[in-house]
Amino acid sequence: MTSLLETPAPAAAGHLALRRGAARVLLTNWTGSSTVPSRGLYPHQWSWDSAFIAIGLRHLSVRRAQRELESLLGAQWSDGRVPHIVFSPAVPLDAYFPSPDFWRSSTAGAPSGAPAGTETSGIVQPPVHALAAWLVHLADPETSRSRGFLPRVYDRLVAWHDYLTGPRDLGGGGLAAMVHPWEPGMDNSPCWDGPLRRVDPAAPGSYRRADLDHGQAAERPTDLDYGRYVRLAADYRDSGYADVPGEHAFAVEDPCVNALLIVSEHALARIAAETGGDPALHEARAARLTEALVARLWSPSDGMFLCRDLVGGELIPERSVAGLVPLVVPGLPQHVVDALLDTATGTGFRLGEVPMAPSYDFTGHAFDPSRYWRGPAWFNTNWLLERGLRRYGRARAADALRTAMLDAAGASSFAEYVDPFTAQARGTRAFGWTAALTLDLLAAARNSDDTGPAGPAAPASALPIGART
Ligand code: 9WN
Repeated sequence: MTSLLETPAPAAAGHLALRRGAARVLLTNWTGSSTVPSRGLYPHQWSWDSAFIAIGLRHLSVRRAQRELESLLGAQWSDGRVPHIVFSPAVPLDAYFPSPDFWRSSTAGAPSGAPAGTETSGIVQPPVHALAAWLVHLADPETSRSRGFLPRVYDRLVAWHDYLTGPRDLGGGGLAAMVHPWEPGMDNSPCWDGPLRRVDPAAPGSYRRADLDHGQAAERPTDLDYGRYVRLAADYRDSGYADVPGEHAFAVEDPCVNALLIVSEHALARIAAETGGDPALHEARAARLTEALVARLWSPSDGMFLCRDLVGGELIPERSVAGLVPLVVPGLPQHVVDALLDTATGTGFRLGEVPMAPSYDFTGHAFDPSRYWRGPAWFNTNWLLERGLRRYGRARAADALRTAMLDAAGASSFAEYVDPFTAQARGTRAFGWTAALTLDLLAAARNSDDTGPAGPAAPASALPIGART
């Protein structure tokens, strides 16, 4: 344990303390095979959390980072889906809701290929995993090669992307669709208010909200929304977790999910090249997805991407940070990049003026600085924006955002999210991806331009592990 806290090179005193604090969170949240987002509120393994966590964990222990991803992929269903939660049998059923006895993956999910020996949820989360696998590999290619890390994960990652671009192309336009507000990871976003209005909530007495044991009600979703989440999950379960176009009461195309799929597809090209596969297949799929993203979700009048409601068929007129995240995608048309940068720094998101970009437009009718995904600033989305700024040549803006994020992470005790005006802590503390992404931001060489056709993969020597600013 102690060796993971050691620091191999001198660093500024503040950064040293920050690194130690972040490392301590990841050590405390480590279960032996994966990392929980939070010991109290989220006591199991979450899909996109694990990917972000692996990206930070690689700076502490590449073996743990590999294990993190492999334990998640070990619970993959045979239809390719990577479940959004992998439940720990050691955790009592009432510690988190919906619990394994609600999802019943090993029985209700059997028609869709759920594993028999592991309980999981039946929905998914954004595909950050191939990007994470590639970054973990780059942290120590030698260990990665000697352990056969990339060959072991490649087929699973391909099957995951095949699932998203196959059965989950519910709109038929070449993008992955999400069938529950928990799937895009920004559960309580105002983007889902319209589509959710069509959903009858589950009866209030039919379940118990474990999240309110840990979180403050004013920072969590309302009971009405929660009832709708439960109804959608129960209906999906009762269908055997079948993905059938036109049959889902909630189905949306989300720009953040699809941008992450594109970046991960570029990462798969790198992984294929490393493992003797065909990178061209993945580059071609990334190009098709990029074209579909712009064709289906770009809104010129908003200067950003919007979500598409597949039930109503329209773009959803709500501006969330999900619509700026495509800045991480290489090869966007220049007019799209210019507009995204204008929108990010304009009155809606005020990047460069406030500490971190909010999760939802400051001027939007549903803006709330405390309620999650309706205004607070999150570390994962800002980490993505920081990469996007670097990708498109805005190094000074990226440096400023990085500094603000590091300050906020330390001052908030690695909070789940923060007030977007003051950076005051909100949500749970000692949160996994906040700590992990802090470690990543502290690392001097982060392979920030290592995915996408524009730049070559960083050579092994370009990543001094543990080096910091
Ligand atoms: C439902 C674990 C997860 C994150 C999501 C975040 C929150 C869960 C919840 O916590 O969602 O999956 O109970 O609210 O919205 O992004 O992955 O950290």
